[in-house]
Amino acid sequence: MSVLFTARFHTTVAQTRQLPRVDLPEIAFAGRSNAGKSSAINVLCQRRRLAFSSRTPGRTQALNFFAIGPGEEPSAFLVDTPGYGYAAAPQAVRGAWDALAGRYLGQRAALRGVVLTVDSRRLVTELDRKLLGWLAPTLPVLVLLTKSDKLGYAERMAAYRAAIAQLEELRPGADLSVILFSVTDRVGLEQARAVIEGWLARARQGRAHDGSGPAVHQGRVVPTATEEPADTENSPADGTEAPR
Ligand SMILES: Nc1nc2c(ncn2[C@@H]2O[C@H](COP(=O)(O)OP(=O)(O)OP(=O)(O)O)[C@@H](O)[C@H]2O)c(=O)[nH]1
Ligand SMILES: [Mg+2]
Repeated sequence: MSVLFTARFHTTVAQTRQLPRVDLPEIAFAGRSNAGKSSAINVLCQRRRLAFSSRTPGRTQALNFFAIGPGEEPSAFLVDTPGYGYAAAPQAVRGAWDALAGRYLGQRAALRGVVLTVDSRRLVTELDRKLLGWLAPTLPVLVLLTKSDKLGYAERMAAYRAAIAQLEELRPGADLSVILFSVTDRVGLEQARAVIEGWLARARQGRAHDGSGPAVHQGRVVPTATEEPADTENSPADGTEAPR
């Protein structure tokens, strides 16, 4: 049985100061609005309505934390993040995305991996590129090519090859996995679970060797949840513009 099947709702975070202060590994689901983040969480965790999925883009506006691990105490969190690139989003919503999801994805020390949902019919878009540019360079990324049920076999294979070429160019030498994925056809579930479980296992080993001390993430010291980053304006990692 996958540890992901133990997932349960933990908390909703609307502002960075509400982020959990416990030192547990976190795995974030990020991607364009409507790309299938919430649906992917549900199917990977075998829970029908754990994360809210919706036909209406922009449904998820806060960070939703789901605890995983046997027993009462969580051993890690899956985090559903609001989508970006929702065309009708007003400027205020875009600013809110930068301040919350952008900052979280760019700076959270507890992050051990990011699952990026990419619609297999659109491939990696400009906003996905920006997001990838924000993430710590050594953070592992799992790209789910979602809604692959909407493509025929040949198109699916072409999308897979094209996405790999795009991503290798964007994150050369990085820890990157690409999986054709479909919630409706239940494609790619086992592979995706295996990658995420691998990250969690690695995080556990890391903890066994770690002493206390500052939060060190892949060799970089980054702010913890209790610290406010020095630059709060639109610059999660390197000053580039926000995806949204
Ligand atoms: N055919 C098909 N539809 C899917 C698949 N995954 C998600 N969808 C549909 O796509 C729509 C958006 O899915 P969500 O999971 O809500 O997308 P999201 O990325 O969480 O969206 P936001 O929270 O707005 O950023 C819903 O209507 C889902 O049912 C898939 O694999 N195949
Ligand atoms: Mg969602």
